[in-house]
Amino acid sequence: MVARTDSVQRIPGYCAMCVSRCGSIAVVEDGRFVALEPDPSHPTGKALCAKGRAAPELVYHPDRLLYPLKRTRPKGDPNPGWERISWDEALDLIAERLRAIAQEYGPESVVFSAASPSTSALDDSLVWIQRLMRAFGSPNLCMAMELCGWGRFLATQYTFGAPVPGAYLPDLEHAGCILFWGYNPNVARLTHAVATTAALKRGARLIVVDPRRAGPANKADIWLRVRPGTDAALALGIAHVMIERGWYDRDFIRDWTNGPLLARTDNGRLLTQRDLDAQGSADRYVAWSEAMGRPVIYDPATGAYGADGEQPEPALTGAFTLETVQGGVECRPVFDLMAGHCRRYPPERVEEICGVAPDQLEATARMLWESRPVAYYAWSGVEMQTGSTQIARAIAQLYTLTGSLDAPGGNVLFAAPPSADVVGGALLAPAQRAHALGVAERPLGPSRWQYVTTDEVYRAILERRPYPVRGLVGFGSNLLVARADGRRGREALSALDFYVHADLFMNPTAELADIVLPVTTAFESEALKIGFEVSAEAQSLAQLRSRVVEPRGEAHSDTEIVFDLACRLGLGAHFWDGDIEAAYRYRLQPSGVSLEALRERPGGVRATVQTRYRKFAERQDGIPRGFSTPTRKIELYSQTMAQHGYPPLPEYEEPLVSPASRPDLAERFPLILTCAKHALYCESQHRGLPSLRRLAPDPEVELHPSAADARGIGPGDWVYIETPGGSVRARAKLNDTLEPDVVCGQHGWWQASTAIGAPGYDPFSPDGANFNLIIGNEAIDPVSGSVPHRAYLCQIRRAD
Ligand SMILES: Nc1nc2c(c(=O)[nH]1)N[C@H]1C(S)=C(S)[C@@H](COP(=O)(O)OP(=O)(O)OC[C@H]3O[C@@H](n4cnc5c(=O)[nH]c(N)nc54)[C@H](O)[C@@H]3O)O[C@H]1N2
Ligand SMILES: Nc1nc2c(c(=O)[nH]1)N[C@H]1C(S)=C(S)[C@@H](COP(=O)(O)OP(=O)(O)OC[C@H]3O[C@@H](n4cnc5c(=O)[nH]c(N)nc54)[C@H](O)[C@@H]3O)O[C@H]1N2
Ligand code: SF4
Ligand SMILES: [Mo]
Repeated sequence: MVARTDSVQRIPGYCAMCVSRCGSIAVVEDGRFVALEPDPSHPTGKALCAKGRAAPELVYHPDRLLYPLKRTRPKGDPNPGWERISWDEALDLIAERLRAIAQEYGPESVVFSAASPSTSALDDSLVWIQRLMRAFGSPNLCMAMELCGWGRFLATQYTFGAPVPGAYLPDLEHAGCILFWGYNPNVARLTHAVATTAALKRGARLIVVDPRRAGPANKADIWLRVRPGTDAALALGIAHVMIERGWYDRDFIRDWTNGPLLARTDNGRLLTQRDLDAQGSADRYVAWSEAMGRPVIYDPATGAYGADGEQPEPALTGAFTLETVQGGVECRPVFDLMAGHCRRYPPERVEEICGVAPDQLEATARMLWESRPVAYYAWSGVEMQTGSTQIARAIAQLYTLTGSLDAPGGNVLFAAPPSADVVGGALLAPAQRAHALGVAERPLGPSRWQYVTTDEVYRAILERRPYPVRGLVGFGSNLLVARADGRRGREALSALDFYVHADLFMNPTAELADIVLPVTTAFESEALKIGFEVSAEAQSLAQLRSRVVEPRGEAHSDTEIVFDLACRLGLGAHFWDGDIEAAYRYRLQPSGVSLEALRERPGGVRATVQTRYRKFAERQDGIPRGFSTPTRKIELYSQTMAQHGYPPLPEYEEPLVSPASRPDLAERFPLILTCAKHALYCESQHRGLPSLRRLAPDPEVELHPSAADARGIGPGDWVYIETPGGSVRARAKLNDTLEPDVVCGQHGWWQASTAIGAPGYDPFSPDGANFNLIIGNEAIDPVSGSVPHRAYLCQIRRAD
């Protein structure tokens, strides 16, 4: 209920500024939003961070965009000549220009971009933006998927057939052991930090893999200080110890992974029934039955080995020579190959590659086994890597050994209120899906799901390869600061025929738009959220977030913009003729929760849904559900990867820009450069908020005291970070938990906080502080196109 005492209102809702979506109470006095407080009755409401508490400063910031603006002077002119226009004029103009581009070049030549929902309130509207893009006919959404969602949501689908750990989240409440890999929830997701503290209190174990002793690493039972980007070798090395010691769930591996399937040692492919018999199926595989002493057929359609009633007990180890139509071929079970693969990473070699000591490797393997169930999360530290795909698969393989997937205390798909899918998958014809940028070069990468990389977008604009991109529709996002190679980005965005950008602020990227649209903050707009993700309780909650205050100026929400634009584009039929409430009702229909019920209870409605565990073992018509992979099992070995020329078993690949892989560069750039998010700011945002900027006025780079000493650098000194791509400035911060040759920067600095006299920074100048200006797009992950923001080479030099 909205509680009123005189002129003070306390409005339940949630902070939408980052992925945490903390349950909150907005305090409104005399119509003015004055404070945001935690709402302990909300499943994500135990605490708020400083950013959430600064929400009123965001809402009332003097630099907020308040009216639609039209550029009147050419791009490249230092004065864009912004002119205020009406919403009608803006929307008509946008629709006309987008239609014209689609007519001349095809709808794929219009790219949509969006800020990540992890770092903004885009979570409110992303499903509608995706629906609009698909209804329009474009397969191209540029949204940092290659930098921040690939490993969690997509790469691990090649192992599990599902997004683990992105959607199968760690069940921190019941975990015996928590594994955080390149993830710092203290900064990134407050709800996970709170749940981790509670888990530690009740005795759960914690293992953290991070080059810095940051956040939870300070409380961890084991902190593994990995050399940036070498994480796959570490995962393979831990798996090796577990396998050698017998510390793995043998039954789980045999029953639920493709570990028993035989692989041919002559060509590395899985042995099929057709190899044994020319009339046999190429879609059935072969295992060796220990009980029967002969090969048995595995049929993915039924998930069963051998004939009905047989108990073949497929072997996980050994070498077997089978008579095939091509003659005798030696074969080994996939698990045996995997074990052999891991054997190439004995503790001494792991120490050499990763800088992690053998006793720590042993202790980690033991803890993962003895303290299971294991719940894990891996994020940015392992996403922005040239080996991001192999790292994600190697961690997934290690995790599989614990047998904790979808078990209580493991990684679990918490049940959400059922809702209608509205992202419009069916609106985009398969032929059009095949047009996504990057599909040809990286068919298994993000563009398979219509997420395209920034580099691909820049290339299509500037080189018209594989086809010209001429239009961009941006909902937030700050490509020129938040992505690599901002100079090329500037050139590309300047070369577009038409660019419309919707945002809270005029950021350096929006400055290149033809039309800029003002959006509301989450506190000025209603939104529907179904499921708060982090626990069974949180995921069962649906909430209609109320508007806290009226929109400033003429700001509209992203959702309103999408629905209005859809109607102008003649796509109203797919958008309930612009009626957002009707769309919400449609979305909610399967849940049994009505919009009226949500309106009545602004704190949200909990649906009675039951989280089910080990769903893979549930049987339908006698057939176990299994996993959504080609073999219906967890794919330790991926035939899909093999067919596309990638390693079928996860492998360690040295980072492409490292002292070992680029000794030519390492002479001039001897330090390994990584970076991390800022606790007080989201990505390239929030530097303008005085209460936050006062606490962290300057961009910083962390380096080891010995590296600083060697360069005559003291704490707080301004330094240049130099890479082969250029240089930027930051203040030195000494951190003795780093390896002496590792340094850690911050990205996202451009905005000033005029109220307290804190400066802004030129995003294209070597005297600026745009970290990503000095990261290149040339060395990338071959499967996903991920960019090495987290493992690069640099030199640090005093600035004066
Ligand atoms: N306060 C705040 N919260 C945020 C955001 C923000 O900008 N600020 N951004 C949101 C978004 S978009 C995202 S994607 C999430 C990300 O959330 P996280 O992934 O937790 O983000 P980081 O803290 O940058 O990275 C986690 C850790 O990775 C470590 N790391 C760096 N290099 C490596 C490496 O090579 N290997 C390993 N294992 N670790 C490495 C860093 O030292 C860091 O401590 O946070 C979201 N929440
Ligand atoms: N070096 C380095 N680079 C990185 C990262 C890193 O850790 N290190 N992280 C990467 C990751 S994980 C990500 S997700 C990307 C983030 O990159 P982006 O997704 O581009 O996010 P931001 O830089 O935060 O820019 C968000 C923009 O959206 C606007 N905005 C905020 N809320 C809303 C809203 O509700 N609606 C609209 N329309 N606009 C809004 C903000 O004002 C801002 O201008 O950066 C990536 N780049
Ligand atoms: S962690 Fe902070 S910014 Fe993120 S949702 Fe919670 S209060 Fe808001
Ligand atoms: Mo992100």
